Amino acid sequence: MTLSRRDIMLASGTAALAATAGPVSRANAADAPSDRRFKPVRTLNGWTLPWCMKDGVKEFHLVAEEIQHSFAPGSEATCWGYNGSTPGPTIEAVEGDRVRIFVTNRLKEHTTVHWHGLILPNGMDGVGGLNQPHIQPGETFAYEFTLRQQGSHMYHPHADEMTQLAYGMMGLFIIHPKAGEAVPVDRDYAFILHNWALHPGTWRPDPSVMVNFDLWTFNSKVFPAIEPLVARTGERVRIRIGNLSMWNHPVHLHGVEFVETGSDGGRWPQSQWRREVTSTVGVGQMRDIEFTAVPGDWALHCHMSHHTMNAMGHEIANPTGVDRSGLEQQIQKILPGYMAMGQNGMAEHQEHTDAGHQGPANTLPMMAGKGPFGNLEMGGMFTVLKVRDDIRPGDYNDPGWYVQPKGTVAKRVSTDPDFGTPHRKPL
Ligand SMILES: [Cu+2]
Repeated sequence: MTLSRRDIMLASGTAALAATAGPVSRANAADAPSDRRFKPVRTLNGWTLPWCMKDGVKEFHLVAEEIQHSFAPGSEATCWGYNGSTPGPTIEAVEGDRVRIFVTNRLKEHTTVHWHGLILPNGMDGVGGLNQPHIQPGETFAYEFTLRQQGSHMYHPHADEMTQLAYGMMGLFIIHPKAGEAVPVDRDYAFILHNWALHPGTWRPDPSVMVNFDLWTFNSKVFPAIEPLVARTGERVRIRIGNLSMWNHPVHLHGVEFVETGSDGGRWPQSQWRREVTSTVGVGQMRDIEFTAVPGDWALHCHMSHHTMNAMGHEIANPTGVDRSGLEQQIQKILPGYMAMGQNGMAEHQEHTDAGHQGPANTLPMMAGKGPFGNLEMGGMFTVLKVRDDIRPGDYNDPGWYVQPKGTVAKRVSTDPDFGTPHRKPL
């Protein structure tokens, strides 16, 4: 035996607690059995899988199962995951380690686990029907192999993949280099990008959708439920980003030029590091970015603007510029509470929902979030990197909003639309 069922229940209970406990995730690497050979990653809103040593082999135990998941307060769903969460817990080990991973299937259909990007014996690659028999409901399979590489990797089913991925079955598999890292990092964040067709008013993702998704997530959470990334000024920060969604995601970080330093192919030689401000993480890829933290509250988000929204209608008539005076009152006669929206743009959407305008049950408003200066009008794949001078090493608590030095905030200089003499393109 490795972990008892009780251990897994405890671990997943802790993860559930973390999911509702706000910005501080209590079940992260710090709580796992420590391995002094590396600095653990911090799985955003997630946790690290405990392990034990058995005859020189590092043993883990994954349980594929149905779970209740919260994307953010007000959006709950029946999903599938591992050990009580989606994504499943992060597996961490060191290049050269031999690992044994038990996979127990508590789903009602068969599954397998594919170790995405890992160099391993063919029979351990996890493609059901090709490399191994499927793991039937109730069965436990053991995967065992030696880690031949380092880098950021993932795991996911390779059985009824469309459905099982759509329901959230995925996780991170981080392999630290045996020889350590020539350029060490102080904070090491990791998350997986995903999309979900949780249609308004429903409680289970729809696996048949290919394009028009409702929720876009970092580690199965949407803004404003995604934890902030916290760092101290001057610290070197790495963010490992994987993508098991149905879209490519250009992930953009404000405030710095970061360097792309690695991928599924491990941490690249420094000669290959490249300065960027946006890193497109293709489907099935991982990208590592690194930077030196500078003080401020810096947005970190996918640059596909629909991917920073929550649920929305896709097939509506375009209301912008349409004079709808009187329409609201007319429609309210047959649809009490109706509010016209969008004549001058969509920003008023958040004002409406903040004022109590209800959408369908179990459905988040398209835009959400309050900042120190007003509405953030964001959802989905958006969070904030919070860098302060006085954060203690290893402290991941949300420090609140940044207070900019006096005189360094953009400010109003006029309320006259005809202000100044701006150059305009000649007719
Ligand atoms: Cu995106």
